[in-house]
Amino acid sequence: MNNKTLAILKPDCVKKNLIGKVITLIQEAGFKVSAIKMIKLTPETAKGFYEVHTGKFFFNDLIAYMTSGPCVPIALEKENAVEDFRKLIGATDPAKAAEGTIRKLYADNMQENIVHGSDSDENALKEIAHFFSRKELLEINGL
Ligand code: IDP
Ligand code: MG
Repeated sequence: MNNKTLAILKPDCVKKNLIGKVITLIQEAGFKVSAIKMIKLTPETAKGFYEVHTGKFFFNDLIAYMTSGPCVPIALEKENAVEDFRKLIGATDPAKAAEGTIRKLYADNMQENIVHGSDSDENALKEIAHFFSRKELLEINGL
């Protein structure tokens, strides 16, 4: 089992001034922040990150949304990180998300849903590598 996952505080989270509140919920749920940065995705990097959704009806809107402003990728650590983080954020559609989840609390709609969470251990490692280089992670954590 992996103990790592990737979160992204999406552009709507940053615009709504919710970075602090969302990170507080993440940390209170027992996740350790191992790396964090603020970046603005380019269409190319957004398309690469969401490659699996290429061709879907929402793909172009998703890329426009994800490149509409800065976002905050965060590498997180916790036992059972992937599954526990998906539980913490709730369903993709906030209308269907469980009470108390981050998307239920803060998301406006199925597209602008505040936060990304990796969906498997394999993808978690790929997604962390998408935003944080090995060298950078070594420098940050001194390991
Ligand atoms: P996830 O973020 O819960 O893993 P995915 O199905 O991987 O959901 O979709 C990636 C992102 O694409 C969603 O978080 C959301 O921003 C957007 N998205 C997914 N499905 C729809 C849809 O039906 N309409 C609009 N946007 C969508
Ligand atoms: Mg997904």
